[in-house]
Amino acid sequence: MAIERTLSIIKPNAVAKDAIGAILGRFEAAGLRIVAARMMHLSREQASAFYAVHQERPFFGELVDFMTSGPVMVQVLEGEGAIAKNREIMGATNPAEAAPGTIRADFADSFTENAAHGSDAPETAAEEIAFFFPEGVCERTR
Ligand code: RTP
Ligand code: MG
Repeated sequence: MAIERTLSIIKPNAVAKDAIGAILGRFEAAGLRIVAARMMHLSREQASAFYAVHQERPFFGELVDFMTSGPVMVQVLEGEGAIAKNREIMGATNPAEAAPGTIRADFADSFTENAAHGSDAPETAAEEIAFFFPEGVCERTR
């Protein structure tokens, strides 16, 4: 399995419940290393651009409202099979279907307020990493 990078966001509801440390700890414990990180409050323009793929969906307005409701923690995770591994640790999009012990099972409040985002494929990971970290990420040699 190749070393990959993926874009992860701890969403506003999880930041609000002070779960940043717990969630980052799960990534590190699973062998996903943090190579970039940034805490920020997304503008409506940024949230709409980030989720542009969903702009025709009925939940888009609610999603943008939520993603701009408070600060988020954005990070790049690096490791073997990082894209799939991150989504496995997050659990299903619908928290009612998320496996026990996953981030969404433990920290989601609803379908929309589901605690975390993770890139879904190598192409989207590269786009999303460039969206938040145009300056690049750190080389982890130790
Ligand atoms: P994400 O992009 O945030 O990692 O989530 P995902 O791939 O698991 O799910 P996606 O289909 O990309 O949906 C993006 C986010 O939109 C919200 N959503 N709400 N109420 C609804 O029916 C609904 N469907 C999606 C969730 O916050 C979801 O993570
Ligand atoms: Mg998605």
